[in-house]
Amino acid sequence: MSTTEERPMPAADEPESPTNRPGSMHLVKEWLQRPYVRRILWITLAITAVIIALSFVMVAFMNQSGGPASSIMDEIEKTMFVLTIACAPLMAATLAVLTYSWWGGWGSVAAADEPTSDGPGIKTNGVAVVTWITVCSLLAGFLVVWGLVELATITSSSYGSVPANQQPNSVKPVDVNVTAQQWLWSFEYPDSGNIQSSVLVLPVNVPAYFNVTSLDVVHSFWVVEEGVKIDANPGAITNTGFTPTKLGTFNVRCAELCGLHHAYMETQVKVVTQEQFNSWIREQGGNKTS
Ligand SMILES: [Cu+2]
Repeated sequence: MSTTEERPMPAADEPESPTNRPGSMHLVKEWLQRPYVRRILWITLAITAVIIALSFVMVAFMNQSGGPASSIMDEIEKTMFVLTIACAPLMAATLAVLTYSWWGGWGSVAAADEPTSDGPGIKTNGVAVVTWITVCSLLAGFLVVWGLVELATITSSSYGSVPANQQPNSVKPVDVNVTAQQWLWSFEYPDSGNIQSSVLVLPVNVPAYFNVTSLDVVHSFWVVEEGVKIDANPGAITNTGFTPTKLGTFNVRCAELCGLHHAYMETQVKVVTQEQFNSWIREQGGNKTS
């Protein structure tokens, strides 16, 4: 910063010149002293606190209503939470100015205090410019790095491009052929005598690998609480997978508008123990799975 940083504002009747122009830091300090700036900063702090509190409430709500049922959904929820917290101050600052304007805050600035001319341009204020660029770059950089790391983690957990027989798991995955059609789902277990089911049944803590296709239009295979969604295209097979980590019954839905009864194109995924899974396979007339 220049040596003129701490030079005070020139007197009202003193003409401004390069030698008595107030420094960047002095202008920022003067700006922070203004009553409306202080009020907006306090409102920003309050709204930030509310957003952070609501984020915790939202996570508790999601955990109560099924919660993350796989490591993939766990990562997705964590990402939503961290990104909300990281962006909370920025959203709060925008809402604070809006709130202040809405409540008529500007009307409280006394006519006598109203400036008669424009202040110095912010583009010449080194402190403001450097602070703005640094904060924005750090935030954007954090979001990009977090996003890329999470994307890699989720992709490797979803076996998106690795066929079941080439996966580096010690446990052999349960292979399931998923067929979508207007407006229902059917599941076939090729490793267990090709038994068919309208409900997806999976053993807990065993990787599941899906070969997804459609008989008619484009659908989307969405296993809600497991955090997995992939298009079901006619004439093609798409792959995805997950390892269910929670026992229970969860939702399978279509996530691609596919016609009149799209909203009702849903079924369930039942995550059971390996023993329950084996006996279910036998009940369906299939041979025992691994
Ligand atoms: Cu559909």
